[in-house]
Amino acid sequence: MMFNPLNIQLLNRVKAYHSIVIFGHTSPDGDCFSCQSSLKQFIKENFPDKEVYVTGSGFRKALPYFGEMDIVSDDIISNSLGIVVDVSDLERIEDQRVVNCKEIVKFDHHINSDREGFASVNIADISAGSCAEVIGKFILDNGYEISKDVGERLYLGITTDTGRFLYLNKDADSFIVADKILKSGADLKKIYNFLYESDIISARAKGYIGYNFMVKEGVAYIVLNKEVLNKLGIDYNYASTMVNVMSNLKGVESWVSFAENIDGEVRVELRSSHLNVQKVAVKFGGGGHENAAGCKLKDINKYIDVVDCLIEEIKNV
Ligand SMILES: [Mn+2]
Repeated sequence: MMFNPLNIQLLNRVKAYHSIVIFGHTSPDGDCFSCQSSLKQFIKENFPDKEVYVTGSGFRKALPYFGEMDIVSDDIISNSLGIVVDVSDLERIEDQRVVNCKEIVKFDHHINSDREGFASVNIADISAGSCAEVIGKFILDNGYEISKDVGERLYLGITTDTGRFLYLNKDADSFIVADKILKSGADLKKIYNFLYESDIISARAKGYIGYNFMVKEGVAYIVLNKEVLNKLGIDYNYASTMVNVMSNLKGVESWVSFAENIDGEVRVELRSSHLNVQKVAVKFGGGGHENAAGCKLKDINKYIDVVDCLIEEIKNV
């Protein structure tokens, strides 16, 4: 594991403030909440005099186990250090009051992180499979051990963002941090149980996607308009987590879901095993990673533009 001197710089910023608020991205996922919750736990354990808060909506499944989100007043925010996790741009931070913090620092693993330059220290490790891994390395680089409570929270992000160690870059750090987590006595079974517990509604929705997706020239896609989502009893964010129903199909290079919200805006999730889908997401104003990216459309009837753009990308490789 490479030592990163920015880790010490960032810890010094934490030490300098009495009050700290941790911010994540819109539609927070397991990794985002994992980073918020583990950092809060780490600070509480090692700097018990500090006030530390997590703001935003959190990751629903994990909240009963790792703690609810905090209600943070404007006053607190304007007197705090803001720590931003798992997001590259200011615009995608869920609680936009972040701009009122006294100072902002950031942990991330996305490409082109902090183009606006709002963070005084930005640790953006694009080789990391999860932002939780970046925070694990921050803890270790600063000479702390990962406790059981911090470890379980970190593992949530590592396992969800890497698809249980399926989507890894070339470095071995995910395993090194996971090794320390295991040695902390973390109960991984508990995490898997709440993550993979399924319900009847989601089984039926997955069945619908599996039965109705279309394939055009190597691109599998499902269009879920609001009427369909209403019938299935799920919202567009939840539907967007089901894109991998179409994964690993022979002859399919990329798979995409289009899910429409009540106001007609469409959340698009793009996946692939080799193709660079981030390039396509960026063309439509989104972003993400090479094999997992997202964007939005104003009109569900425009879905074919994204599909055609992916087909173009397949032809160009
Ligand atoms: Mn992430």
